Amino acid sequence: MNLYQDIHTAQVQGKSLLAILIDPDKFVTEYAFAKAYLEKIPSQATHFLVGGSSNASQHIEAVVHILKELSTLPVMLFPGDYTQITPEADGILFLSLLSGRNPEYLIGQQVKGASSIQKSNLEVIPTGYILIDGGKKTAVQRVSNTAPMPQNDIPAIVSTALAGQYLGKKCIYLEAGSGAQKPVSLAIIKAVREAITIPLLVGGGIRSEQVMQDVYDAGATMVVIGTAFEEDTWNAL
Ligand code: 1GP
Repeated sequence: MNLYQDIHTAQVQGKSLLAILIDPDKFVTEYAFAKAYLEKIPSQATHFLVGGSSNASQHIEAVVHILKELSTLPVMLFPGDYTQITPEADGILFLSLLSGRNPEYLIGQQVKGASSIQKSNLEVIPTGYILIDGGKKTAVQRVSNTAPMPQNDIPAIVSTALAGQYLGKKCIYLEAGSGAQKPVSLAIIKAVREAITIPLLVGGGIRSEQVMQDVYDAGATMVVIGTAFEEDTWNAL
């Protein structure tokens, strides 16, 4: 398995990837629950992301374990902090919160997690993480104590994404926040897509097939969806 290679190939070939975000705090590691959860996920899903902004979860390892047992999709960690790193997964989005100026989420957590990553077989995918205003205060904003970037400041968002690429990040993730009222705008996605050459991930507030397709058409290689499946509101609007 080469996770990054697959993401990059999807970008080059214009294929669309769909990552289902599992928040361990909202996932019960019982066979019946997990099986029912997996049954409602669209067949075009290609990856699982596992992680959350709250560090209260003690059972990430069990979540990854049951996903691996019930599905063949690759599992990537999407850690809210370094305690969420577990060697059971296939890879990790090694995030740096580039939209904020809190050193703890730019480099502090990464230093704390580095040695446990070294001891694992996790594939590390360096990812520039950009929090964009999704219309309500989200967990990322609260936990990281950083402000999201306003949606209308497209030049600043583009510059941040470009800086991430020049720093050597292998992906850029545009994040409106879990449960966002409004997803990242198509204009932002298009502008970032035109500026960078690395794969673009987009998530936060995407709740329907139509919006997902628009986000792909604007230039996302991978769309990340969590809340709509947690709350059974996919395509409900
Ligand atoms: C959050 O981008 C992800 O980190 C997914 O957001 O839960 O709103 O789908 P939703």
